[in-house]
Amino acid sequence: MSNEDGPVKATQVKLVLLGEAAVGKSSLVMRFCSNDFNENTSPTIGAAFLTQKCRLENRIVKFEIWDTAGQERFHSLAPMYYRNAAAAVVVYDITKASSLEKAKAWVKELQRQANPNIVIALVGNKLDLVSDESGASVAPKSKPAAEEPANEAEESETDAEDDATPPPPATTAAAGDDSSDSLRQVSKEEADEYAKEAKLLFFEASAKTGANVSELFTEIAKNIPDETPTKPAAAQGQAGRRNGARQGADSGVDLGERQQGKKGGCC
Ligand SMILES: Nc1nc2c(ncn2[C@@H]2O[C@H](COP(=O)(O)OP(=O)(O)OP(=O)(O)O)[C@@H](O)[C@H]2O)c(=O)[nH]1
Ligand SMILES: [Mg+2]
Repeated sequence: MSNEDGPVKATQVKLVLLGEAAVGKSSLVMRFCSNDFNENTSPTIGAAFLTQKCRLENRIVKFEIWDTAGQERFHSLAPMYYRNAAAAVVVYDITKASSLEKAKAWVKELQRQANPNIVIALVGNKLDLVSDESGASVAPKSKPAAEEPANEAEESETDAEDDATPPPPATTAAAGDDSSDSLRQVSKEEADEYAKEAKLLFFEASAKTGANVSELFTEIAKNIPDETPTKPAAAQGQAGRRNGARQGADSGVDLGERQQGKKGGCC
């Protein structure tokens, strides 16, 4: 937090979450922004907007997060959210192979149509369902965090209908033995290899246990160039993905900063 040049300035970073319905996008955001998890989320309608700060050694990155709806009927809205985004988190569910295919389609679309320097992270969520490899063993459905689902400052409220894919039953994973990995449909190696080819950051994570969630956002933050008005985006970050995009609430919709100051930020 030391900064020789005076007060630490926050770099604003527009980040969009994309992925098939029910893979856990909103849950990852909820974990990141308020360190909470809800077993009974409602599908996002339209998109939700939240902010959260991430403190790095020498600067603060303020994420302006657009959590999009995964249902197919909302697909056409996505460009509105990824336009000018500096970062994207493309989520799939490691217990559902088809969701990786959908994630790949999102990556393609981003690489064709989003900011050319966008930092993209591929995230295989629901790691808790498959094994103890995350340090969080398969857990039976425990305490539904009965907080109000109002974590999201929704652009439009959530609702269940239509093509909402019901979440995979998180029931049988409690078998206790090491047979739990049978739920896994996407191997880490396969996804990792794809991520390398496509030049993506890659994490397996669990919104439920919190495994790798703050690491994910921290890594993204590190890959965002420090954009000061005086110097252009300089060489920074790790993976060769750079971004000089301007961010900020696009389209004038600013639904607040409800998550600021809550626990569970990335740093
Ligand atoms: N076991 C487990 N369940 C999860 C995890 N993340 C999300 N879920 C559950 O998966 C279901 C869908 O989660 P959401 O966060 O609403 O999924 P989404 O991707 O935002 O869905 P849409 O808004 O419809 O696109 C909910 O029942 C969550 O509780 C996780 O890491 N582990
Ligand atoms: Mg959602």
